Amino acid sequence: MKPWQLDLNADDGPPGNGERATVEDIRVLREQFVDFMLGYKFAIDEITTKINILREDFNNTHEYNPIEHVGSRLKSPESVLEKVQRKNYAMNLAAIRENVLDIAGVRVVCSFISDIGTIRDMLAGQEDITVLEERDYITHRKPNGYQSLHLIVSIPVFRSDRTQRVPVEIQIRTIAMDFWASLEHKIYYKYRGEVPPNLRSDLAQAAEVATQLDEKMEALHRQIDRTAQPRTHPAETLDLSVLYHAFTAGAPHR
Ligand code: 0O2
Repeated sequence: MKPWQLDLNADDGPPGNGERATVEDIRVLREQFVDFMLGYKFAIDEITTKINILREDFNNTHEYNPIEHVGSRLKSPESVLEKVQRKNYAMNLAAIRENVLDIAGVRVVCSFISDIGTIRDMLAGQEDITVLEERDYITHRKPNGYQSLHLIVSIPVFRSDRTQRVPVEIQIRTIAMDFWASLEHKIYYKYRGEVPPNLRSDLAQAAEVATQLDEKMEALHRQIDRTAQPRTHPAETLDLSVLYHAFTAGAPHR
């Protein structure tokens, strides 16, 4: 089969016996592919909402925000099919669903190293999230210096006519790790993967400096944290009439 050609005989494709695809076949394939990709877009929306809820709730409860920013990306159809071709998977939706687990990607950038574990545990502990894979490039830094925690999770997406479990790759890292990774990404693409040795060694050194900065900031953060007052949770039976009187004091009677 030629590159970029979807398998018309596969279960997910329109009927075909190996004959040339008609305009109608291509239209049906495109419709199915758009619908397939939409599930991943919805999964990004679900995970992003979960992270934003955690961010706001954590901020409210602990008066501290562990999340600096959240980004997401949906792989383009071209890039999905290019990966299928490169990895030699079958050119059909079932094979893509099973093998390409990073179509939906969400990146969480945290302030401190310890926040990474906190966010990881808060997400992994949610009932509807299943962790399928975990790669810890922080404990085991990549040889080029790349650091990040990668989780492949699956979550249910409730469509109008069905419920699907959809995989999402979540990358969790600190600001310093993210800064390093985005520069390395630019350099890697500029040199089309053939990064000159002097730049490679500079990048490795920069990764080391980023780690030292993260460790120093973590130590400083711990010192401040020790002096922070823990917030007490009010009892459910707390009498709210004081609040009521405060709200209504001076309000015109109706
Ligand atoms: P983008 O731009 O995020 O779409 P595979 O996806 O199968 O080829 P693998 O080894 O299964 O790769 O996955 P891995 O190592 O968990 O990495 C997947 C993603 O992590 C990459 O996605 C990058 O986003 C990021 N990543 C991994 N290694 C590096 C690295 O050395 N430098 C930088 N800057 N990022 C890295 P994509 O699809 O390659 O890119």
